Amino acid sequence: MLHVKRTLVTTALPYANGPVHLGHLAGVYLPADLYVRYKRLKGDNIIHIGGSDEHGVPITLTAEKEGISPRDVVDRYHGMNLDAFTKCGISFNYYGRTTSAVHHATAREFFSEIENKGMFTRKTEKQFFDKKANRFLSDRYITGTCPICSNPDANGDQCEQCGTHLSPLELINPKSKLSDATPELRETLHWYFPLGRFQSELESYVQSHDKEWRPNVINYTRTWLKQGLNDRAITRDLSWGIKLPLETPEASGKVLYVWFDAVLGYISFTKEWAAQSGQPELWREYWQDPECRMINFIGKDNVVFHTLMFPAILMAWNKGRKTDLYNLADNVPASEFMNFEGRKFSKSRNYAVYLGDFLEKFPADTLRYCIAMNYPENKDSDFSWLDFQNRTNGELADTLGNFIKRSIDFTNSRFDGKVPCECTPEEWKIPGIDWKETLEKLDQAFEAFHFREATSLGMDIARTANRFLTESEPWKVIKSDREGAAKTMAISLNLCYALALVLYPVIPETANRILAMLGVEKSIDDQLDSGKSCIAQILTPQLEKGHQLRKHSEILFTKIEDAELAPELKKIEDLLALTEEREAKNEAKAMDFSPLI
Ligand code: MET
Repeated sequence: MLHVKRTLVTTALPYANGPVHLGHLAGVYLPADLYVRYKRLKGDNIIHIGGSDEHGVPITLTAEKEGISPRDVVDRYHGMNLDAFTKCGISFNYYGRTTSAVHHATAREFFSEIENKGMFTRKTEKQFFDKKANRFLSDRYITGTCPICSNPDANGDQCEQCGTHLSPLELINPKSKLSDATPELRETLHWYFPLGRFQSELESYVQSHDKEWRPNVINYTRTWLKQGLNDRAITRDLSWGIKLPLETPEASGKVLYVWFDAVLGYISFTKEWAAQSGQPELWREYWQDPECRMINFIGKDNVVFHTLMFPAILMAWNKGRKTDLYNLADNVPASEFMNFEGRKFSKSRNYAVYLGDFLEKFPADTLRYCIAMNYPENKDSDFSWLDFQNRTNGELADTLGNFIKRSIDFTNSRFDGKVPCECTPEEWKIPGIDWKETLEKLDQAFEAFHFREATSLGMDIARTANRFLTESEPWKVIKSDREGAAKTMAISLNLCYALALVLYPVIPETANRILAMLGVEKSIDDQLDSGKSCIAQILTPQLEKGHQLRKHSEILFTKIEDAELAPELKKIEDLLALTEEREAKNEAKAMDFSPLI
């Protein structure tokens, strides 16, 4: 088993320009939470730091579209996303915002350090300027016809229709999204980060993690390294963002590029967490003590920012310093995508199920379980309503819920709600379950981020337990052999306890409810809060003879009826019809604008 002093887990900071959807949850936040909760269960020192990405063009574009200020946009969606994550049981130690004063100071400090070392280069380049709006236009503010597929609505950085990465200069008939004016090219000065200078250091860094990182992460990063790294502009002409810490005229009107500041958010938020915990210097133990392990959970679209850009920024800081050196990430488990009913989630097309909306209708644990079982680890996976219904009804309600309820109800009705006899270590060797092996397998699966496997292990135990109870038939046996039935119940009740532990990372609220129904005074969360390590409890039966259960059991999972899903299925049908209509229109438009016609 892997033992390190401390672990720092970070999760990609979602842009606070819209609600998070199930795709985000599946790729980043749930896997991170499963990992963090498992490590806590093991008694490890681990913190989970996340927050909102509140700068950049995605925010200003939403503000302009909705006719409100960027500040209003981020206030609205930061609150909404934090609320949805909390309801979903994502147990952040801290959820910050990149608009905070601490973060601005951290990002400016990094900029100054690198600037003072003379590492940035400055280059003047030609960029589109909107005369009507009197400002330079970032790539995303320009639209035009794609030179590859003739889509008339291509963005300045990418064509959504054919997926080609573009430069705005390549667009045919470019237009400003702000005023519809045809923009003109003007010269502007920008600061460039010398990514190329770190080529060989980054190669060694990636090489040293060759065995440990996922193939998708290694391959994608290597493709970039093979092409050779170029300097990257890390300033933008925008009014919303972090101002450069320079008073010179050429720095005026410029802000840091959002990706330069966003990755540093992980550091700022750890500082804020430490200050809030009353130990302002504690953050250093997570960033500057080489014995702390850092893991960045991200989606596959963010890989190079985390495997090349962020490490290079930290390397630039560390260069020539003797103190306050930063650690680099030990692992960057990037997920593949989880699709929704066979198609890609799309915020812009509104083809999504938003987390907050989902949790208004269905309990968090049913979602967490279903997504954990469909975790897109090595290839894209799919969320479908039918799969959600089948897993909830068949696995959670009929298997796990049914076993727990039958165990508690029968003990209440026939044994006065008390654990009727002892379950000896010998009897704890239930056919089909080897607890030591379970513990090892769970550890291997969680530590290697194999979340589907870890979750299946728990459900397999629930199946074995359910079968054990059914086949032991205590309701029949009790008529002739009260002691035999008592034995079955003592084992079953202890199995309920063990199942709560094994499945706690996936269904934490339910796990705590199981312990409450078993009459255990301290929930798993309470036990963990008091510094207890819990997972090894599965090696020995925890409930002693005579232990009193709570009088009433509850239904842990309510089955989902077809009628409840009907409106959801109808919504998809409508959305798909709309998408098809749009695509057909786009095709027609593309033909009108095609330079070939
Ligand atoms: N906001 C970025 C995104 O949503 C992630 C930033 S992680 C530092 O893609």
